[in-house]
Amino acid sequence: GHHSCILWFTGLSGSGKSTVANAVSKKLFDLGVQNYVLDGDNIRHGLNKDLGFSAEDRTENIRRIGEVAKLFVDSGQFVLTAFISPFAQDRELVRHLVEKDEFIEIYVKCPLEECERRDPKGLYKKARNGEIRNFTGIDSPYEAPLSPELTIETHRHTIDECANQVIAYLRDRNFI
Ligand code: GGZ
Repeated sequence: GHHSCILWFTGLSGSGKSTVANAVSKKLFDLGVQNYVLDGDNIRHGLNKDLGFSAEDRTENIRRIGEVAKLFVDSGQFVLTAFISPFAQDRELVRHLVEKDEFIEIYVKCPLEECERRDPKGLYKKARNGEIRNFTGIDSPYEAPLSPELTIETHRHTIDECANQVIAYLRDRNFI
């Protein structure tokens, strides 16, 4: 059997959180492991559409996502979350919602310059122009994890290598 957990990806916009989470999701599916990815598309456009990007709203965003993630673990399913989750304290709150080993914090590490170069949605450009305010990494803080369970470096490794690193972690600890 499998032991479900929360795979909590955190990192800057454009760092590759959703891309790696979706690659891990597919690998888990191919291994017969039930799992689901929570991201901006299915959470910020639905459950959390009343929330913006003030510090208070980001905290509430992460709190609700944590509660939903906990429900997935309770139901025996793996859940992968891909949100900036910039505040260490908010991530720690989620960590304590589940059993000790069931929260796996994955720091998707990528230099700001590289995220800004990728700028898939043109949001960094808008943030630099002042068209968007409170943008993470520009005029809103990102608190990098101090002791994440895993750090993956998307500017040094391919998406497939990063995803395999996560799968290896889960294998080594007998989650799968
Ligand atoms: C950061 C913003 C902002 C601001 C809109 N700051 O690259 P994206 O587009 O797809 O990912 C970003 C996403 C961040 O939402 P999260 O729910 O992950 O943020 S948090 O965990 O901090 O609550 C970006 C877009 O939304 N976006 N405005 N001001 N990202």
